[in-house]
Amino acid sequence: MERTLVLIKPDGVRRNIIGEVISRIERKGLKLVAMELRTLDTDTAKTHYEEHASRPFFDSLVEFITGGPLVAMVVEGDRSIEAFRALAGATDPVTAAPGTIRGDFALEVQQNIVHGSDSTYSAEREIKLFFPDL
Ligand code: RTP
Ligand code: MG
Repeated sequence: MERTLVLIKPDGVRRNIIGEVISRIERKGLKLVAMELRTLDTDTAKTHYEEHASRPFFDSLVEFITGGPLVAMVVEGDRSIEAFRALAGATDPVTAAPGTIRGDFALEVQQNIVHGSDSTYSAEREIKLFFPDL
């Protein structure tokens, strides 16, 4: 069974749509196997987004993702990485299809509600970072 790391980013928590996001994950048939509400420290945020370290938006992204509590969870299911990214929609919420989480709830590229691992390699790395005991 494949596992993926999902985050409900601080904007999603602030807007009180934790239940909405979890409900979509559950309705899809995916299973939650770990979940925690926490505020990331800067080092963890930088490690999580290390692939973007050289991008112009990196500092702002780290500030945003550490700016309030987020929900981290491990989601399991058949092809869960691809399945969750389909639920999330395109990175830019303006072009994300209506019916997706980003398409339905967001308008700005940074504050796009959720994160989902993008490969088996990153899922493994990210799950270890957030849930080392799992
Ligand atoms: P994520 O990693 O959060 O699941 O999102 P993603 O794969 O769809 O997008 P990615 O390219 O990995 O970008 C990571 C996050 O950085 C923010 N971002 N800001 N200002 C910008 O141009 C910009 N581009 C990306 C978003 O929060 C994006 O989800
Ligand atoms: Mg990404």
